[in-house]
Amino acid sequence: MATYSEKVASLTPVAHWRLGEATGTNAADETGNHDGTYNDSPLLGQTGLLVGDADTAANFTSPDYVGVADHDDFIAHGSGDWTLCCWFKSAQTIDNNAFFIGYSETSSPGNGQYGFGIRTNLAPTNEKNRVMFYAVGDGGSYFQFYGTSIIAADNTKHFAVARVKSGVASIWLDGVKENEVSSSGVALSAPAGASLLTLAGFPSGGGDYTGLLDEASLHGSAVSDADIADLWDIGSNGPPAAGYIISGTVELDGSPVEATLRLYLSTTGALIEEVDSDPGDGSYTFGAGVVDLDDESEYFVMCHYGDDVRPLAHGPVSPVQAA
Ligand SMILES: [Ca+2]
Repeated sequence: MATYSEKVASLTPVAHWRLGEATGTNAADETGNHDGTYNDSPLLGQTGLLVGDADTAANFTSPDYVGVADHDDFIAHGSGDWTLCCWFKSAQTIDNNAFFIGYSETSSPGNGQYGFGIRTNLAPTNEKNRVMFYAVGDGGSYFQFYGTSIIAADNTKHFAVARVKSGVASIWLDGVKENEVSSSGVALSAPAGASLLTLAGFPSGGGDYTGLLDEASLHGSAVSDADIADLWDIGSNGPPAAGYIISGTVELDGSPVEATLRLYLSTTGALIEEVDSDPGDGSYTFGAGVVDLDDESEYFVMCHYGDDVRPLAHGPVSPVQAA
């Protein structure tokens, strides 16, 4: 079982801002390396966008944003892989590019900048109100492209990912890849001047995002297709169920024995899964990823040893006397 936060941690992010603070100006990075600062008082403690996760989100209205002090690992350096992820619920109505995550020099953005957000309403119809991803590399080389779904200002929840993997840049929305372009020839170097990473805004100003933003993460690697799907699944359905766990050793006259443990659904008596108790192994998990134990009375476990059948309680039951 992994929560969203644990799943992101398993992907070794450069930074993961949960945006779950209730008060204050510090926007904590789960890695402990890149805490940011809330500027201009976004509304904190708003209902988060992850299902089954009490961690909250922040609601931004121009000119609110989060600023994160520059660091060498905010840029991939060269044409290496990297990924940006976030959840959002847009109320964007202004005629302005609106960035979830931006990185550039604060005075005059040039080489070594990138932006990930929503394209302005004033853009051509095949661009406007779509997820946008761009990066500017050495010598002014760049890529800039858009997703396919219209992001309406209707407070619909979305999960967006921008990824560079093996020379291909892609945009994902709600777990599905919407578009991709070649990023070969776009080699990134650190900006020349003082730089900043921003959430819900852009370092040089403008680009303010309006709406809820949640769980922004930056990875110095390509998050795999499967992991993007997992993040979407965990965030939109809740963490996978832990399963039903029995701990204890099945014993006969003080000696561990191999019995068969069967998990049933209480309402119908249907067998969900069975496992053999391996003598010496004191913990058994049934139905991991399937069984939701919000209500343990929905399930029961029987221990079968020869002709002997008896119920087992959920939790630690050591030792279990088989017969
Ligand atoms: Ca959060």
